[in-house]
Amino acid sequence: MTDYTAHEQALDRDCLTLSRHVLQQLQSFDADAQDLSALMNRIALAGKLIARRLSRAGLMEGVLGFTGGVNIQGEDVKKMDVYANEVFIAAFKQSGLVCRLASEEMEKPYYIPENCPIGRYTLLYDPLDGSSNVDINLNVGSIFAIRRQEGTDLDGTAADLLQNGHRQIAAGYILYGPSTMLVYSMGKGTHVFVLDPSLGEFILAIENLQIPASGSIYSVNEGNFWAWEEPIRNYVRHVHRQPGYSARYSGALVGDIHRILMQGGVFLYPGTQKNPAGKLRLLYEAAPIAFLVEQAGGKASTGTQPLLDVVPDHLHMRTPLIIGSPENVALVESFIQPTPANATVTQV
Ligand code: AFP
Repeated sequence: MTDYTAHEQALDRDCLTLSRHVLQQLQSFDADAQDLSALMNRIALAGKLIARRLSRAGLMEGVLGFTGGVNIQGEDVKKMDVYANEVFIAAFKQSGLVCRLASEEMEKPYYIPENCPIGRYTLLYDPLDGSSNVDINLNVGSIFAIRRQEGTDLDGTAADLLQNGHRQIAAGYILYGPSTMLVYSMGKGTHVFVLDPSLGEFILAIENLQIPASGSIYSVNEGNFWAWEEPIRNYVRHVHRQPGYSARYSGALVGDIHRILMQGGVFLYPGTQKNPAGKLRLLYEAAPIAFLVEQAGGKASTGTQPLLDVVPDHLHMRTPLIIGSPENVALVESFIQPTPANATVTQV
């Protein structure tokens, strides 16, 4: 390879920004493609602002710790949760792109009336998932999904959002780790971008990421062992007896899923006897992640049905989640719904 070619390749790579990649994916410069490209650019801007604040959080006053408030989920709100939520809203004001935003931190969708005549999309997001990691400088993430607004939603109930996960146009996450990464899909594969701080741009790192068909990592909060239903306990007992499995769990979904996407294995957040729907929210946590993982060749399930088939009955509905390499997910399902064909494997 000549120096000239290497130079050209480096330039090409550095120019493969997120917005350009979206246009390439859609193979079009029409209004829809321009809108989606601009939308992803705004999400990226929100990610860069959050990453910047996180990187200096330990040095600034009033960034870490709790606000003293409680969100719609009954969880204590952190100052960074509020900041991250507001950043997404600010990034979309006067954008003409989305009429509504719906997030974990807001009981009802947030309307941007000046965008509504033209903004045909809704952004669903968890602005700072895993925020219990923030105060100790461990990984956290933002999760997002874009859905088309159907109808005018004149009564402001956002009833059109109560549809299954196949209706997502795009979904992804931003991982705030040693580097900031953005992973997204528009239904044409799953693609990984890394924030180059010197350019201030997300640059394509991996196109068409493929999850391994199986993996040796299981990621679950085993502190809940005695709260689970027996089939999940049996699965984990089974794993304990198999050589080669490793447990990895950070308490922040985005980081745990990123590991599974890259290296294979399974992430579980099952329901408990007390809370059969588990902890994770469908519309802005589980469904976007399921969309991404399936686009990478993985599988996502509630244990009894494909995750993307679930129709929520309200905005903040929770769901059990079993997700990752297809073989690992199928094995967990075989414990939950044993059939004669898999009866031997579920013996513990
Ligand atoms: P927080 O945002 O309240 O830290 O919750 C994070 C989360 O929604 C998800 O990111 C984790 O996978 C899961 O909860 C961890 O929950 P447990 O602490 O119950 O294991």
